Amino acid sequence: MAILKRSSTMLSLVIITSLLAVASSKPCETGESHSELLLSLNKNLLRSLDNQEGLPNPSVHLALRLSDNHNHVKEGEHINRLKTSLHDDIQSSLSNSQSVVGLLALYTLALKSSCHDLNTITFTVNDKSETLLTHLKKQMEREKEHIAFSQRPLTNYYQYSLGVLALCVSGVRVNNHVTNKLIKAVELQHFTHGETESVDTYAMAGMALQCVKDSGSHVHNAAELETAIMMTKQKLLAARRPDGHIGNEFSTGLAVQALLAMGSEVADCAPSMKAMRTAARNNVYHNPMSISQTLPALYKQSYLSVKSKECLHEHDTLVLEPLDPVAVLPSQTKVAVTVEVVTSSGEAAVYSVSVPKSSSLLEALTLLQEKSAGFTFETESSLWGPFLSVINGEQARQSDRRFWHLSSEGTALSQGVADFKIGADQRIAIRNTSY
Ligand code: B12
Repeated sequence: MAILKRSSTMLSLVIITSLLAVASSKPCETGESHSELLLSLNKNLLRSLDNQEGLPNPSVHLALRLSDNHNHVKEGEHINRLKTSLHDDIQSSLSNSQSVVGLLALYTLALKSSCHDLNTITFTVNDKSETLLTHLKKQMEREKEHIAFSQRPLTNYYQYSLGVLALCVSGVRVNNHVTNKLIKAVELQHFTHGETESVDTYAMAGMALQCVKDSGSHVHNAAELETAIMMTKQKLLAARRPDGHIGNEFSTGLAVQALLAMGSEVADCAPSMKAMRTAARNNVYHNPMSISQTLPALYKQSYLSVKSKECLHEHDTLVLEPLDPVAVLPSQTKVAVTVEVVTSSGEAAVYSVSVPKSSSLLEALTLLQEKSAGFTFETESSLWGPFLSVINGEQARQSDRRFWHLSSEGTALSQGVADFKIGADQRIAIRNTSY
């Protein structure tokens, strides 16, 4: 009896030890599945397809395809919208010789994540029809030339990295000179976002460089490539805050994706996984774009997974229950907002408005404009929502490397005008800043 008991204890020990070994052999394994939370984020992302104004979002498609649960009908409808509306939009940008490398790359990743034959997708410029991948390669050449000429891409290094990644996961050999420019930029620490380091860009560059390394095509400069990947990894780990987020709440998803792609150990990203789950429970990720960059990481996937995606044996189980309509009435409590606008010449003007508590900054600016207080503004649409582009007729143009920087009490806002909510009396500064 005693022998039997001891052997069954031994057996349990062996089983527990083996289970622990399996868990710890997978990078970033967190032990528990947290499937309820992930399912609800997955549903919110799917629901965003119905609420989308403007262009269909390729980043949202990519994240849906990297998730564990699927709705094949809705995903199928969405890929068709990408192939029509987004395709037409990119076509017109290409016809106008605009740089759209980031959008082209996201479109490529979205198609590839649905196992679409990329060779069937073409664009016609100057009466010449060429494939999507040929156009992406050409756009990357232009970006590379621009870096050679002025030390910066035409767009930014985030989009440049997306371009390398999209070509690489599609099995296209990335030109060594193109990769070298990215390696150099990591070495020279050229990745900035306004006045701070861009964790998002390090993450995207890390995934791109890891893909190139795995493809085995970059043999001439293998040591430099390895060093750049190591540096990127160190940058991401060094940017980890005490609460586990890497950079901020909105860069952590991409950073964890990159660490996963670069084969990190459990200890490297378990605290960040936890931080993202806490943020998700606190409804920090309500912008579909932020869910789209975070959810793959929570599913322990990265954009690199697209390379080996086969689209077989998927669970067609993601069903949306109808939502009870919730009427959100404006709060009775009012808060006072002071908006300070500082133009490129340094001239400052201050405006005040009182708005219902929890209004967005966009709603506050709209009220201010309606009050005819001499304040006007314009926005441009983007995948993240409205980007503030013009104030009182003055444009802060990306082509001039300027933007309207948002801050409150000396701290840069981590969200844009539509997402930032005003919970208490507040002073917002909007400065025309160069970058
Ligand atoms: C590059 C970049 C910038 C550049 C863009 C210009 C350029 N050519 O380089 C500059 C420096 C201008 C910028 C500004 C801001 N940015 Co920014 N930006 C990025 C970055 C690194 C890449 C964007 C990109 O090229 N995407 C690829 C292309 C294909 O997508 P796209 O939608 O067409 O890209 C355009 C828009 O994204 C737009 N854009 C850039 N940032 C933001 C921010 C918001 C809120 C909106 C609506 C649009 C927008 O510019 C892009 C290029 O044209 C992302 C990182 C990320 N994870 O996405 C952060 C990111 C989008 N930015 C962010 C923020 C917070 C800002 C600012 C609000 C910062 C501030 N305090 O002022 C401002 C925007 C203010 C405004 N006027 O409305 C956050 C948004 C988080 C959120 N939940 O909303 C991100 C995710 C970075 C982060 N982790 O904090 N940004």
